[in-house]
Amino acid sequence: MLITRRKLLAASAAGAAGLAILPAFGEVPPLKKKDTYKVGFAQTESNNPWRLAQTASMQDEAKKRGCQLVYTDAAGSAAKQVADVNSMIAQGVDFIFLAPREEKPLIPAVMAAKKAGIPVLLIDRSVDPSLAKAGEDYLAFVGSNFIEEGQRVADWTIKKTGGKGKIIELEGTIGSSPANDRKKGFDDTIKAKAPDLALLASQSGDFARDKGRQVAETLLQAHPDTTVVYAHNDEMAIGAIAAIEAAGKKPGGDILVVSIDGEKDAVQAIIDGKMGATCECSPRFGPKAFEIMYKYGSGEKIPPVIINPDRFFDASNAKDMLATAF
Ligand code: GYE
Repeated sequence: MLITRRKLLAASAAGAAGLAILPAFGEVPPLKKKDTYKVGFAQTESNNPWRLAQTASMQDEAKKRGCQLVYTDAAGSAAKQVADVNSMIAQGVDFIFLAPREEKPLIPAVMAAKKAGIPVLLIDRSVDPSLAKAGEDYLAFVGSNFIEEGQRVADWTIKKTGGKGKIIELEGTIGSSPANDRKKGFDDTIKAKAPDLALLASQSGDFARDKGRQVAETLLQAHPDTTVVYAHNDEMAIGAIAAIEAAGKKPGGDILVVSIDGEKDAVQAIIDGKMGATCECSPRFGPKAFEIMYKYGSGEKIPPVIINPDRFFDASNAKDMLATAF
């Protein structure tokens, strides 16, 4: 079934009919000013250091602020994440922090919270902007600029290779905003600036280390002339390093590996000469996410998109940065 924005809005308007406490059509539900809130955090999965660091950051900040946290882990299933948000709504949370696993399947969760009068802040990933709008269906998006991350890695790769080589790309979770945007940012930049850098193949490794290793193994067999691996996150890059070594080649020598996130293992791989560079994508959302909620509760206007600044790690700074990586 095709979900259209109009159908969803019509459904939520029908549900809201006659209930005066619900927000006017098209507006983000309000948040009453309180000292502490009961909040939900709907996590996507917990299978990598990035997710674990993000969860820890949210839990720490909830504790610091004295907020009651309803935490759920969708274990890699968008359908479970929708059910998790519905359960938070049933538990009467004041506010929901949602890290939507994929852009389209989480739309019903965003709309259900809106219909129930609960404001939602999207953290780290976004939803399809043609189906739900920041500042209207949900409060705002806070996270990195994924297109820019892809562009920065592409620019570094062009410089490092002199604009020549053969690339295989390991994509993140299909249908997720970081996978869509990191692909666009990187591919468009390479196409525009380095016609002699060819993209041989591009396939999803679901942002996971072992899946990344398996996909890299298959792609390296099909394309033994590969000179660059671009992975949408460090976990897949580290999986790819194992695949390159298993193929009897030298990561950082025969094949340049570049990626995104800035996790400790990747910064260490740069120090060890096995990886070229990684663009940071900070998972430490707690302080900013809660600050936004409290500001909203005090009646402040929240901009629809709030971008986290990202650092960039390569051999020039990896040693100094290692201690600050997650
Ligand atoms: O890069 C990846 C994680 O959504 C920005 O998700 C996040 C990404 C991050 O699984 O490691």
